[in-house]
Amino acid sequence: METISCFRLSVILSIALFIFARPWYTPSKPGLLGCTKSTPWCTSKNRRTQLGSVLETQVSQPKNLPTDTPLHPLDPLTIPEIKKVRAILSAYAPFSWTFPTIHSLSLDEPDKSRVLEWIKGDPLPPRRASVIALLNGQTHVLTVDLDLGLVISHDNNPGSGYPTLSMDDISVALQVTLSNEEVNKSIMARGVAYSDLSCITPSAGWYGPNEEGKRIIKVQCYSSQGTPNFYMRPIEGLTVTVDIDKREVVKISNTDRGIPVPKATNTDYQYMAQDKPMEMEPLNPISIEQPNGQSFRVEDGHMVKWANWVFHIKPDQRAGMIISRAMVRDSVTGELRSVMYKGFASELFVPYMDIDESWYFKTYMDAGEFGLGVTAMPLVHLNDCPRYSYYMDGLFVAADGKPFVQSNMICIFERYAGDIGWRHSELPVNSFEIRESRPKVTLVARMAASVGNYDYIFDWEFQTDGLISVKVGLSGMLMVKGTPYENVYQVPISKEISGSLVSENVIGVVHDHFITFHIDMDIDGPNNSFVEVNLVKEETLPGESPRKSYLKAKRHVAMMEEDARIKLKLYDPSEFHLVNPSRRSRLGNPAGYKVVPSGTAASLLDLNDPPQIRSAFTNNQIWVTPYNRTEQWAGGLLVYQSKGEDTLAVWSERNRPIENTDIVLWYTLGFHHIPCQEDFPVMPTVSSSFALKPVNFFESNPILRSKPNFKKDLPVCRPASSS
Ligand SMILES: *[C@@H]1O[C@H](CO)[C@@H](O)[C@H](O)[C@H]1NC(C)=O
Ligand SMILES: *[C@@H]1O[C@H](CO)[C@@H](O)[C@H](O)[C@H]1NC(C)=O
Ligand SMILES: *[C@@H]1O[C@H](CO)[C@@H](O)[C@H](O)[C@H]1NC(C)=O
Ligand SMILES: [Cu+2]
Repeated sequence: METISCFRLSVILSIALFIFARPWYTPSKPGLLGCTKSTPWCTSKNRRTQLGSVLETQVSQPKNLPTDTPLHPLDPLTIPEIKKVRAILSAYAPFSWTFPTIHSLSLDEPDKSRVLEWIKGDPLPPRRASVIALLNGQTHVLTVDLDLGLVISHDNNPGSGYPTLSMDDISVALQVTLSNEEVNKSIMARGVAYSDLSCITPSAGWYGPNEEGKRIIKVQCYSSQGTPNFYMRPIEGLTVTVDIDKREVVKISNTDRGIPVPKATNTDYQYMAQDKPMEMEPLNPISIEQPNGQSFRVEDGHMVKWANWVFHIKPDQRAGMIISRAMVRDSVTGELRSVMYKGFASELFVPYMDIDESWYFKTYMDAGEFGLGVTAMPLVHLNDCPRYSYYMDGLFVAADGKPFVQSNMICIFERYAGDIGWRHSELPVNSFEIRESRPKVTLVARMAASVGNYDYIFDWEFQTDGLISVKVGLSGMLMVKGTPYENVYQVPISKEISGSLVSENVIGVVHDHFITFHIDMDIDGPNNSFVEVNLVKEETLPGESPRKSYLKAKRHVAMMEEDARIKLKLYDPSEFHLVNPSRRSRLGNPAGYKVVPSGTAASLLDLNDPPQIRSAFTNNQIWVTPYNRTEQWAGGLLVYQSKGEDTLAVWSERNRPIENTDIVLWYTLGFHHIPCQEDFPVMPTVSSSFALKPVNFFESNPILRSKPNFKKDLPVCRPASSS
């Protein structure tokens, strides 16, 4: 009994399990708070009188109701399709005795050539599902053809790793731990009541042969007594290793028994729990207004059309959010031009820098081990996403092969943050005066994954000038370590702690975050080249110039994969261009995009450290590989406990030609995180982004003819105290 209630409190990840059954969150209808031009809007009286009239139809957004019919070759599997796959698998001979547990079941995307030649109205290419299942400890990777009703390919144990954990795996790990008598005793000895227990399930990484041949997971517990933020109250040093398939505890490590469980004081971060006044003068309500509704449309469930952009977007259980077929309209010819075939977060790597028994294994690969889509909870309307957002549900598959809905996991909205698109004004020294400026409005597709304690906010932002910005924000809770010390003065000089004291008895352990993106650019077609434009210092000859030195841009076209393994260098800088050599501008420049790096923290771990071998895709910030439809996941298809034999680094070692052919760019956003007190009890968001920026793609500034704001077009919203 106790165990059950304790589960509910504890398992952050397993919340996703219940979403299907209890969709507890529905956003309020955007139309309710709508505002017309020059109309007071802040009183509830006004809101009500406007409701139901023009406004609601004008502004309110239909939700993306999952349809039963896919309309685009890249559309995710529908509910009937998932059911059909399940039926096909049930009838499949190897599974006729026992249905396997499903760890991944999603669309097997058709070949790129089929997708590229498809136009709306054509029949869809054959619908196929890619399935990763486990049965008796064996991994099965299958392709199911829905039209034929057959399994058309079947691989057994194709790698050293295991598939992404299912929610059932996590429940099993917790159940096994909490029903273990020795664990019970150890927890009692720490003075934590069972009813106050909250446990998490860190992945085990891979640390040598004695961890092979079985799926293992770690379990660590916290006290949630007096706080929902149990993450700040670790029971330090108690780590249980569980064999998931055998459902047994294989090891209990119980060290650091003297370390107290940190207090609950000041750990609750919820608005309702704050009993002190705000630390500053409060801000007035703020929101942007779009009196004529938003400017984007979502067609056929997944096609987004906005300004000069068109793209396909879909939720994905592992990657979170996938953007495909991104195309931009040419500012001169009106032609819809291909920019990116597919972009998504391929893998994360989050190593913690503490080698204690309870910490060394914390070297997460969140996409492949846990999944970014399945951990993306419903977004919070008006706070995660502004008014006038469009919400999209994910349709995923549980361990039993049945579909479930991950509601409101993506939002799409237009952003106006008061920024400037372009401007110029003239000094009044000439006879004429110019004050010319354009507001910058962008389109954002957002998702936020809560992988246990951490929150990763993913934004794909599209600009009318052709730039795409890919941003990751980090928030949520630190993974902290208990310590006997209450302040830094108590730490003996001979002892070093593995991070910073962020509260009494709480260390925020130093760690890194690396998010590696798969960016399949197809600039005006699949055949592109990667060009490094290196800035080199040139020195003048004596007497040649009053100057001693200047910079020159030197272009090198990468011929092979090894030419495109890039480590960023501050004092030997380069730009990194992707160009289509056969598509030239009026002036003969190849149409291109450059990747603009940022978030440039690099992994400093030893290349032979097991976690770094598994996450060798972080050995460089940029890689370019030739397109290969099976090379999607930078850490490998089967990441859990993998030894790293299927990573981007291994693929790149083949050193294939990459010039003027279909290529994929990989970019890693990196963060070093040395925690500080402000990160307690919940971290203010830290973000970084990289951009994909047009370079000689357009003939000239593509937003020259964009419209300025005029006062008459804009709504005036003010408190209606006078009405
Ligand atoms: C833990 O141990 C205590 C004392 O032996 C016992 O009363 C309690 O039922 C146990 N709880 C569980 C969940 O095993
Ligand atoms: C595609 O990638 C897979 C996995 O890396 C590899 O086995 C296969 O040989 C590659 N195909 C080609 C044509 O390079
Ligand atoms: C792209 O290049 C390949 C050779 O790498 C060639 O076979 C193919 O025809 C080219 N495709 C296009 C669309 O130009
Ligand atoms: Cu961090």
